[in-house]
Amino acid sequence: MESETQGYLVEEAPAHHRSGFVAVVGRPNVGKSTLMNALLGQKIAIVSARPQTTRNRISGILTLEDMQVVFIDTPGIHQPEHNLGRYMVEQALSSLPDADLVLWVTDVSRRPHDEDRRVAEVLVAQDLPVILVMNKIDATPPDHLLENSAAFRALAPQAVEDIAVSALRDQGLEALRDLLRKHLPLGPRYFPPDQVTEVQERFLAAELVREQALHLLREEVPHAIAVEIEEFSHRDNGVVYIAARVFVERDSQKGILLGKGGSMLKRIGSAARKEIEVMMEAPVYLDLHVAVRPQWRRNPSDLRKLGYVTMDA
Ligand SMILES: Nc1nc2c(ncn2[C@@H]2O[C@H](COP(=O)(O)OP(=O)(O)OP(=O)(O)O)[C@@H](O)[C@H]2O)c(=O)[nH]1
Ligand SMILES: [Mg+2]
Repeated sequence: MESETQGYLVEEAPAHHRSGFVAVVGRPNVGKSTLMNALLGQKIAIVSARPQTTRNRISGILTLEDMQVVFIDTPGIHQPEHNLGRYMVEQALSSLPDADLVLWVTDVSRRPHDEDRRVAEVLVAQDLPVILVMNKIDATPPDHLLENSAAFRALAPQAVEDIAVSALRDQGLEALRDLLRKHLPLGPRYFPPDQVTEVQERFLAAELVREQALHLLREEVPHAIAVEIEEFSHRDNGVVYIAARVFVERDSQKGILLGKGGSMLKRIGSAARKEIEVMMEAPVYLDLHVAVRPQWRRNPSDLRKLGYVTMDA
């Protein structure tokens, strides 16, 4: 049976169906995006070994027979050094008022960090059920697990549950889904069952380019990169044509991004194109250009143009 709800044509959910918005928060680099992708069984958010990979809120929708979970992956909560960082932290914090439940992700292979304490303070101030997810058990020596997990639990006395998982190795995720089922309220499906995210394909394409830049470039260069899609069109021959401008902050970074004879930009483009083709299920022609925009991470008008709109900008 189908019915019209809020403009969506949705299938009627079974009795006892649960649903809700689940904010995925934590300090940078603990595996929030990896965890969301693993719970969805599909890559939506980009992942890298560098802190501060995610810059926006990104939804991922998991539809099962008896529940629909709308995850909101968020940037890592940290001490910002520029307007982009402030925007990122704001994005993370703004996921909380609409959330039914919070997954607080930590890296249990390490002891709690000052940034974890900052997240703890933020969560204590909210009246929300929190599940403490201690990630990276695969990388945690057994004799550290007990001590580190006790230290994280002590930071989250209000947590309704805690669980150790490996998002990378798919350990503990079925048990985590069961905890979500236990703590989400009864409710309808908010989205059609085949919808996996609310973000646009052109945003994801820009993210996939940035992901390859994060993988292939070193030091500060990847953090100084922003990607703007200038054209995204479906050609008659079935090819998706995408033109994007890759911004850096300095001429020296432009040189590194281009590489010898443009070889680095070519590598980034070719790896990103393959990923975008998987997402689009179509051949993709990706045309990348490089431009310098000095200090764009500090400049409110640049941030606005690049889609990072801060409230105080
Ligand atoms: N060993 C191990 N590594 C993991 C696990 N989960 C994530 N990682 C790695 O941790 C790094 C950061 O992962 P992300 O998912 O980008 O982390 P994040 O919390 O989203 O980071 P930000 O977006 O920067 O806040 C990547 O190198 C991941 O491969 C895990 O369960 N085990
Ligand atoms: Mg992330």
